[in-house]
Amino acid sequence: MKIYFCGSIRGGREDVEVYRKIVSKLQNYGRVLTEHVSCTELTERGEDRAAPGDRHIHDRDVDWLRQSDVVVAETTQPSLGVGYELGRAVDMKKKILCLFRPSSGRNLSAMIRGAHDGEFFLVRDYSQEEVENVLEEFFSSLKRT
Ligand code: 6IA
Repeated sequence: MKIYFCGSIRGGREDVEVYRKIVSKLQNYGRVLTEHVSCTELTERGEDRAAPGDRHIHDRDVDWLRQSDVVVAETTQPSLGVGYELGRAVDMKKKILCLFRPSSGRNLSAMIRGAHDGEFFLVRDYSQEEVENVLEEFFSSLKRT
């Protein structure tokens, strides 16, 4: 199982510890193609000097998205890139799980929450203590389909 994980980079790295925990749990279910998103050394500015150009990042990520079996996104920290990836993933008819923490005090975009269809696109409010169960529920539901 190839898993594409989405999390904010240039949108802000405040939730990187949350991404790290999610990615380590996702690794129990398959190969996470985008492990770098959870890398604590990757900052919203700092990576730019060493990183490949934006065109390369975009094309490589879209290619990984195409190869992936499922997409899991942490959407609490708003990110244009994550929104873009989700839109492309819908178009590719991927199975998508969007995770959102209401405890942040934020209000998830209507374009994400409103995309919930209970089948291909799932939006799940959660707290950090619940993440393990939420992922287990999602991946076992995939086995049943
Ligand atoms: O707009 P944002 O930067 O917040 O978008 C974040 C999303 O876009 C993530 O889910 C990533 O999949 C993707 N993304 C954005 N920047 C990069 C990136 N930068 N590398 C890979 N994916 C990215 C350089 C990283 C460096 C380790 C080479």
